[in-house]
Order: sequence, then C-alpha cells, then structure tokens
Amino acid sequence: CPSSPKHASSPSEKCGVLNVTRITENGKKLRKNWASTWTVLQGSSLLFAKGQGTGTSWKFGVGQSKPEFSVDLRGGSVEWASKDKSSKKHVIELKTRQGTELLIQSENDGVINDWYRALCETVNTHAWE
Ligand code: I3S
Repeated sequence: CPSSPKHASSPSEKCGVLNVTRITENGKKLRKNWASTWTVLQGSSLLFAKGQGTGTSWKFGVGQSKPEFSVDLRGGSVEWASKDKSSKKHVIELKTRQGTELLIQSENDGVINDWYRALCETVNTHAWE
C-alpha cells in the first residue's frame, strides 16, 4: 500500500458485492474458487457471505446469523495482484497476519479502486497492536 494519512477516527465501513477467492489458508495453498460474495469492511475486519446474490439490502444481523468467513486485516497487506496470480483485471491481493491470502476482484474499476483505497487505509490505520 502507498502510505495514506492516518486518521484515528476515519470510519472504515464499506460494503458491496465482489468476486472473491481464497488462495491460501493458514499457509496452505487452496484451489481457487471465485464466487460473487457480499463483502463488508467493518473496522479492521473484512466479512464475507456467499450466495447473497447482488441484493444490497441484506445486512449481517438481519435475518443472517453470521458471515461465512472473515479476516482480520490488522498487520496484513494489500496490493494489486500481479499477472501470475490471476488472468482477471482489477484484482487485489490481501494477505493476513494469520497466513490467509485472498483475491478480490470487480469488473468495475471505480468500484475496485474504492476498495483498494479503503483497504489500504484500514491496514495503515489499524497497525498490529
Ligand atoms: O490460477 P489458476 O489456477 O489459473 O486459476 C484459475 C482456475 O482456478 C480456474 O478453475 P479450475 O480450478 O476449474 O481450473 C478458474 O475458473 C479460473 O477463474 C482461475 O483463474 P483466474 O485467472 O480467473 O483467477
């Protein structure tokens, strides 16, 4: 990430539908499985729920018990994925401190650029405590 201003109070809340696949979990390589995934950035956590379609009215806690999986971004890294990670356009590679790596992608470059900014701000703001 390029360094971004550290505003202690910056609200890092964002949600939307992205294409997501995990590629590594706890240091172990996984087979890619791209899925359209409802994604919520909440504080230093990134929460995912598959199979929610593209409806944006759905929220965690409203008729849904919990996200399918989540990652803690504290101490993690965010970067644009290199060509060898995926043939898709606009792919962000996220690495967590716990050894999970995932790719998130959107066909819409405005959408993915907003996510890139928000995720960078999150990792820059929430240093590992
Ligand atoms: O990095 P890879 O292995 O080329 O990733 C592709 C595969 O996961 C492929 O599925 P199969 O497991 O059936 O081969 C996916 O359909 C592709 O989308 C993956 O590549 P991209 O470049 O789209 O991330």
